[in-house]
Amino acid sequence: MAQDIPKEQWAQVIEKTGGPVEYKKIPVQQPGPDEVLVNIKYSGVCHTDLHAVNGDWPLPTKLPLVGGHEGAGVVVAKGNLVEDIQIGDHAGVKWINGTCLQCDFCQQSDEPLCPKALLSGYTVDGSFQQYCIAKAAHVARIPKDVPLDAVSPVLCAGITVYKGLKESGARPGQTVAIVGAGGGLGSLAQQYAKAMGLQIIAIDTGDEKKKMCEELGSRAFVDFAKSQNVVKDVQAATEDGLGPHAVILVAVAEKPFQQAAEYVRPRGTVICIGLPAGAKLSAPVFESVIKMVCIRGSYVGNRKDTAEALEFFRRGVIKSPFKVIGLSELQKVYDMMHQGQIAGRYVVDTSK
Ligand code: 8ID
Ligand code: ZN
Repeated sequence: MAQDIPKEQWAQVIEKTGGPVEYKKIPVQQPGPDEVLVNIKYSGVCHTDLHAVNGDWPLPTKLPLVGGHEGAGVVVAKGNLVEDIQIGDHAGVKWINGTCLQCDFCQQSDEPLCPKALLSGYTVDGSFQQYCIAKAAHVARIPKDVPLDAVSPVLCAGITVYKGLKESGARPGQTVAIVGAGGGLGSLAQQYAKAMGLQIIAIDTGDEKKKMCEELGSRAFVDFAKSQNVVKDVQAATEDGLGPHAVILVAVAEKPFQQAAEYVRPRGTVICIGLPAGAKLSAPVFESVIKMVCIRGSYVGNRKDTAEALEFFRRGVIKSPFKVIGLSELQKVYDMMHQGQIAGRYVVDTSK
């Protein structure tokens, strides 16, 4: 290992499910033969990190756990098998920390479906620490001309919504409804949708999120808390009143997962991305059949999706609002997120 890597570092640690997170010093790990050690500079805070603290998914986390999976930084050490990424390169630690690269899914570039996938900030320690390990094959290659704070949310939110939009099959000129548009994934979804030539209906609540969505390029905003009839209002926001061609569900609530099939256009596609705890998907069989509705799940993205999502960002067409706060203040971000008070994304600075 290079000499300037400390033995100890600051991290936010979940000691027990339910939290709170504890800001403390822990040892810096050494990378294995196929791994890199990334000096994390910034890391976005995703709602998934809050699910990890709360332990509300049917998948247990490692404990104690360092959360975080939108970590952008600099490679400071690498294992002896690693050849295609160098010390000093900029890299991103994303949700998929590593996969077997051998199974049926990995061979077809569906790496997120690998049964042996390691998940950053969930089954292995993630990016809410100053030095984080990831498999070299899976770290995102971040071009040097890209700012590490602004790019960090792309590493989960950006990749995920870009993939979801592609999975929806929506074509330029068509309309997409983004449900949960005011949050982290939703704000990036609007920018990717706009870059892909789609028209956007944003669904969320509150004046701050409404203003943000208008600035991000949405044509209409439906406030789900004020609307008397979300289904009618979303359909009315499309030019011919027939509903959006695609729906991207990134809300952390069950109800919208039961409304989307009702307002989506005939032959439209509903893409489920948000993961509200214990929620069930439901849709009326009659309308779903006679409208030929397609409902599907979408889960992060593969290495190619990652590179493509980053390239959109590098070209300057993805500008999404974020606020920077010290890593030591992570619990405050979780508290705001729990209250639904965050418009856009918070990014933690690991030096503070
Ligand atoms: O690969 C995946 N499928 C993936 C990847 C990354 C994240 C899934 N996720 C999941 C997260 O675990 C989380 O469950 O996506 C969800 C959204 O993550 P986020 O964008 O990081 O969460 P946020 O910033 O808190 O935004 C959520 C927004 O949903 C709105 C809230 O107001 C907030 O702005 N919302 C809610 I709660 N109920 C709503 C409703 N009924 C709603 N918006 C519209 N209608
Ligand atoms: Zn995430």
